[in-house]
Amino acid sequence: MPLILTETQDAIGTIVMNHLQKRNALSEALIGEITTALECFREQGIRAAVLRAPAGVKVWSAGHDVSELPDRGRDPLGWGDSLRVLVRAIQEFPAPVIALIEGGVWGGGCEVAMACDILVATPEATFAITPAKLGVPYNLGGILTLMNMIPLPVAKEMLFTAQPIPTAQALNLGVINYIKPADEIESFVYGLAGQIVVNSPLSIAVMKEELRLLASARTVTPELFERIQGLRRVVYDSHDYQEGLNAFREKRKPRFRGE
Ligand code: LCV
Repeated sequence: MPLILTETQDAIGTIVMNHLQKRNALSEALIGEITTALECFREQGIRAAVLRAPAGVKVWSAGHDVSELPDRGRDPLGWGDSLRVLVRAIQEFPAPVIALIEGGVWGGGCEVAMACDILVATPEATFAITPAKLGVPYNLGGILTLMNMIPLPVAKEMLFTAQPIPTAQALNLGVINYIKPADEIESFVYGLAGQIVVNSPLSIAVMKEELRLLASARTVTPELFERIQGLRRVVYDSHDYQEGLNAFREKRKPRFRGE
């Protein structure tokens, strides 16, 4: 059974994440279907895409599929990790991707939402960034996405507490573009998409890529990169990383020892 539903109409493509029994956990299978759909949209010349879950969900995405994270000793968020593949696919898609958000957005789901170009959420939506809850060493690209989207003190609060923040705070921070009630959000999002698709797709594609390249332009020396990777390795080699995974799998609270 497909894990997504797709639809195209008037140069607008829609992807509905529909793996509800796993709360749209971003498994390799789900991500594969989303990236394939984006490829099809690209071939069809789609000029705006909408990424959503079914109307009325309590969870937009539960984040990375924890059952697919590697045991300790291997970087859980390396270049080839499926979550990283999805974030890049959205950022490199040549047309704007609008995140229509209802329900909770957890962990890597926040990064997927923030990889989108425009975010519209219902008042009940929440955003939680959770590596600390699992004992995961967030990766450079993910941290950079957060640094580009969220003022540092708030990014630190979200990373260190792993607690959800409400849509109202996300709007105040500029993390999302609009808050719309559940019974208006769909028509609003497709109205926004309608304003986009009548404009020059070439101009928009180039400006989107310019913004991506400039937003990720950082001076990262080999020493800096190696130091960060070394720090991250201490975490994914640690007891605590394994404990975070085991606790999730055993549905219990983790007991972190700081080693
Ligand atoms: C696999 C899941 C998941 C899931 N993976 O429903 O950002 S990082 O670095 O942390 C990154 C590594 C990351 O994104 O990690 C994942 C972070 N996500 C979370 O911490 C959220 C974990 N999920 C939850 O807290 C709850 O599932 C929520 C609040 C999302 C929904 O709660 P609800 O009571 O509605 P269940 O917890 O009963 O989940 C339903 C099924 O989905 C699975 C979960 O194990 C359960 O499977 P079973 O029915 O087989 O028991 N599930 C949920 N999230 N991220 N599987």
